[in-house]
Amino acid sequence: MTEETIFHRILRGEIPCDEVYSDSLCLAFRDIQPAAPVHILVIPRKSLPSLMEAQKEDSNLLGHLLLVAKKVAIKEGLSNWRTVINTGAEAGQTVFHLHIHVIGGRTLTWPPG
Ligand code: DGP
Repeated sequence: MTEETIFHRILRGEIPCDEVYSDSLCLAFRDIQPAAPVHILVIPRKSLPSLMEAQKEDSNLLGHLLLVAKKVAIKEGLSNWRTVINTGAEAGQTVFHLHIHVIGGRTLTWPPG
């Protein structure tokens, strides 16, 4: 049993989100605290606290999430973008439901802080 997070409530429709894509495996919606003009989160419907808990059986799901990240980036008109998965609090993870950030719409610097 994984901890309930705000993303579980978004998945159940209890909290509204600005949805950009949805299918049987995942949901994509705009980040409430955008770090760039385009900032979308792609989250699995399956409860996985972070990439750390992902297993071999999740291979297809993880690949699907990346392809959805590409799909939403293209839908937003991006040709350059960054995908980020924060894993663990010290890496900046604040919501413990696996999510891919899709960030773009401005020049992005490297390395991130
Ligand atoms: P991370 O720090 O990697 O765990 O990213 C979590 C992101 O989730 C953060 O950028 C803010 C976003 N977020 C948190 N709560 C909500 C919410 O209720 N709605 C939306 N749309 N985004 C949220």
